[in-house]
Amino acid sequence: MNVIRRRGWEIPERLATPAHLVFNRRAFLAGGASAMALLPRAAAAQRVEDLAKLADPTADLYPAKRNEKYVLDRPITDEKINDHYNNFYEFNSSKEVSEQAQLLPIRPWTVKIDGLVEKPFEIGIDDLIRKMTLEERTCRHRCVEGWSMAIAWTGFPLARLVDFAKPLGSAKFVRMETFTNPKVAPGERMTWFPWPYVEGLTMAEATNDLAFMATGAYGHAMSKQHGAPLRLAVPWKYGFKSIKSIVRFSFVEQRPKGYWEALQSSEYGFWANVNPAVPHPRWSQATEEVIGTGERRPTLIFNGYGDYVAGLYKGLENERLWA
Ligand SMILES: Nc1nc2c(c(=O)[nH]1)N[C@H]1C(S)=C(S)[C@@H](COP(=O)(O)O)O[C@H]1N2
Ligand SMILES: [Mo]
Repeated sequence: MNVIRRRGWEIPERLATPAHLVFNRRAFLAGGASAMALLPRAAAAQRVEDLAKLADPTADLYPAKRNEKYVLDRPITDEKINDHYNNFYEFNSSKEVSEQAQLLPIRPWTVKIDGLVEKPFEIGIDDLIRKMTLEERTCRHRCVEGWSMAIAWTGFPLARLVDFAKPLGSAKFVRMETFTNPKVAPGERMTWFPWPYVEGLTMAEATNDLAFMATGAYGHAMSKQHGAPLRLAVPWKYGFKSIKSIVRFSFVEQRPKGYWEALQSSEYGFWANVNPAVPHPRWSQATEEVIGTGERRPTLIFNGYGDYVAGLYKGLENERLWA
């Protein structure tokens, strides 16, 4: 006898609920919790992630048109891999933060603009995003730890936000700050870390076309573990410069001290431009592991973006540009 045995997750097509019914927000709130109780933990966490992307108030803006100017020399990292291999110290210091990060509330989310601007103001994230024109960009991402990925971000140039903020001529740097919410972010309860996470760019870097504010990835609103609802992507710098879940942009005269610089200034500095010829004090930067492929590739100077950004560093040869 030939019995076809179906495993639990192989439900027949005709029994599967059409996506537009499952992903209705109200239905999710009413029935989602009990439905999820039936799923194993990892599957439930995955479902929370999938539903969150679709329930985002800006979900209608995705996918955005791709900006073809930025082409990759390698395939985009599989989304499942990218969503489950992250650095987000507010949650924990392992690469497995995706489940914990789902607890971060991302609405309401207010972005504060202050410092050397015509007039400081606050704006809700949805208003801000809808004032910008979203585009998709493929980018390489090189972590200082020696691994890399390639991502299709959606967002807008940071230069657009700078315009919108109306900085004064005296502003020399943009300082960015991540949320503070130790109730949901256990890492922030570890008071020996210099919270909140801070990063900064010069005005010239911030207004360079490559400096990107990402609000989405892979054609939908961004996963929380990637730094929703607003994160920086500066692909010519080591990954730690690309600050996540930003709540504040301050225009300042003094060079801001970043989180990693505050933690260990002998190893991490302000500029942090990718350079394979300058090793980290504890390891080589010559090559990188391309996550998800098993491949190790030579690292490129400015992570391959020298044509766009090398000119920003003329006359700064005495600075520690590559830390
Ligand atoms: N707020 C905040 N931003 C952060 C970090 C962090 O721990 N907290 N980690 C940084 C580091 S080291 C890297 S490599 C990237 C990782 O981004 P990803 O998880 O989306 O790949 O985020 C950067 N931005
Ligand atoms: Mo990193």
